[in-house]
Amino acid sequence: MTTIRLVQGDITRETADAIVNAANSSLLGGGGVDGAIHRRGGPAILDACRDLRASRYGKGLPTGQAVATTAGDLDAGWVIHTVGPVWSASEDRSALLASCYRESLRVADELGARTVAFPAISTGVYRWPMDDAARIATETVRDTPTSVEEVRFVLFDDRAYEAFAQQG
Ligand code: AR6
Repeated sequence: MTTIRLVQGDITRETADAIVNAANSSLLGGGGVDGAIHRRGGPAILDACRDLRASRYGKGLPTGQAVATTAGDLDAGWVIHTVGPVWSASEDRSALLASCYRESLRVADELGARTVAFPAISTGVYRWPMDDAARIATETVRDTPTSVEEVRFVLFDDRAYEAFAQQG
């Protein structure tokens, strides 16, 4: 059984086996939670991302996939980078958002991670409506078989926290 916990705050302050990053396909950093993780985690994370670009992801990490690196100076064993879909009003991309959570848990299982902290993927720069993102995140974690014992959703503000709390 996987326990789901909700926390309000900054994911870079969390202690967990793995912290998930809402990255972009370049893997080379950006704003939002991605910027915060690279800032607090230090240059080792970017070095590892550059190595992944050179070895496995020359064209970038595809949307919906996930890959792990060192967590650098963060209080975690690994950062799992995943690329959320940009919200579209005309196209249903929810399978890709669900895939981010599923693939991150698959990578976490491969690593042997027991506690995994997730941000609300795609709800910032990528503009996914928070309530819908909270539903997809929660349902996907509940429906994914995994050895991860605790999934912690780390929500940056009241609005995000309330949206996830509504999922019961
Ligand atoms: N801790 C927890 N949540 C955070 C933090 C933090 N330190 N900072 C922001 N959030 P976003 P996306 C929340 O924009 O929408 C980047 O430039 C934020 O309030 O970080 O998937 C990447 O490089 C929001 O609810 O990620 C990509 O280009 C949620 O995290 C692009 O943004 C996700 O917001 C990815 O966009």
